[in-house]
Amino acid sequence: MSTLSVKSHLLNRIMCPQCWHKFHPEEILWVSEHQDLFNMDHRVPNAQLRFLPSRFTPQAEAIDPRGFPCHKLACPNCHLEIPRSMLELQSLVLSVLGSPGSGKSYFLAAMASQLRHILPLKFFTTFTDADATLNYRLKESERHLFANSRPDQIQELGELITKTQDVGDEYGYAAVNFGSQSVNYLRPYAFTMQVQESHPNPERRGTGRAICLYDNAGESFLPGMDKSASPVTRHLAESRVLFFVYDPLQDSRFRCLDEGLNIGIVDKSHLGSQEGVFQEAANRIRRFSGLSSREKYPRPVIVVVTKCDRWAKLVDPDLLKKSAIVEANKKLPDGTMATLNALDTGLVKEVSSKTRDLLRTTTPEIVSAVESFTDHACYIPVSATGANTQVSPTTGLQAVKPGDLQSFWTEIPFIYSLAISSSGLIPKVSR
Ligand SMILES: Nc1nc2c(ncn2[C@@H]2O[C@H](COP(=O)(O)OP(=O)(O)OP(=O)(O)O)[C@@H](O)[C@H]2O)c(=O)[nH]1
Ligand SMILES: [Mg+2]
Ligand SMILES: [Zn+2]
Repeated sequence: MSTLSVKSHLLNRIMCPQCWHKFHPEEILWVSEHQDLFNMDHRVPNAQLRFLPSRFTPQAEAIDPRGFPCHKLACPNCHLEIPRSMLELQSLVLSVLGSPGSGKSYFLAAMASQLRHILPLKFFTTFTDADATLNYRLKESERHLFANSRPDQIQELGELITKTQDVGDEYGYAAVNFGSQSVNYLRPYAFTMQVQESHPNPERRGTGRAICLYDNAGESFLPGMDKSASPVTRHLAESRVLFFVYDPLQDSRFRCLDEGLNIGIVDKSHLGSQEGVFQEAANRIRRFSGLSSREKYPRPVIVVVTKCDRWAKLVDPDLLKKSAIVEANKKLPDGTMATLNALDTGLVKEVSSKTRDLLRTTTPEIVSAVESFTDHACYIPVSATGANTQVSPTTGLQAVKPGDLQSFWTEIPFIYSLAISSSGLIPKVSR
């Protein structure tokens, strides 16, 4: 049965993940299918006409003005497509922010690949693309890293995932016309996350979230780079959790801790400080959401401390061997006990506290920038690549055989965000 025919399943208010317009389900537009209606939309160039339907098929799909049944939906304000799961499931927006080259795209690709695998296997929950076109860039990145056609050939990391563009990428951005004003929106990565019917706890079955994640170019977080004509970081204000991707290797004081940390590193310090990027994002959040400078941000900020394959030993020599997902005995609503996987929040907090101590002694501005903004900070080390990278003898840059890539803890920031929320989707224990 079509999603829209089951009225009782629809949310009362829907939010567009591109322009942030909030609207009722009956306002949603449909995307026409007949080719005569191509390039007829006044908002989106080179696209099918969007329309408010008056006729439907027996399957409750709208019929376009030329009599063709339609399947896709669009926002009544910006006319960009909206995945269907966003009409049914409560949405969860997660923003990823960080300087150019800090590792955002690597982290997101490794995180998505891990979640697709771990959520069904360990948490009876599916994690699937809500829309293949929206997730195209991410899927390509995942493929280059974890399903590379030349797994045994040494390749430079910078070639496996290239720099994110701040304009022009047809999959990453969409231009929309409001009269004579053209506005460039950042497109999200969208996932549907849903608890399977096999979950031991019947109260959890069928619950889920529509997840939206954003991968900006680091340049978009530099001062002056978010404009009305290009509101590419407005997701920050809608986000439930901020992932601040911080690369300690970009700071020469951190690299002084160990001689090996300088190898294969391209110095990006000319691009501005990373705490400056955080402060600019914090200012935008205050501006977009009307939070005064005296108030603290009420939501969690997870400092995703990247590239820990290089420096984890400074926190704990055994860190890369530790698992934060453990088996735990949980009581079900009918009183019986079941062995379920859970996040060991005790371990995450211990590692967070040690990582914070390391940063406080080497790059204290980061800790003070984050903690003057929120009381809910957590520092999670991650590695998208694992420890098998090497330095290319020809270029001096980091390289790897893709078959040797093995990420570490890239799924933990997401799983931790759910475990500490009230969603009940991820159980937690503290050992
Ligand atoms: N050792 C190591 N290097 C990494 C890791 N993740 C990323 N890198 C390196 O950091 C570089 C930049 O990573 P990206 O993910 O492209 O950075 P980004 O934050 O998306 O950068 P922009 O798109 O420019 O904003 C990569 O080319 C890799 O060389 C990691 O987990 N370990
Ligand atoms: Mg990027
Ligand atoms: Zn919209």
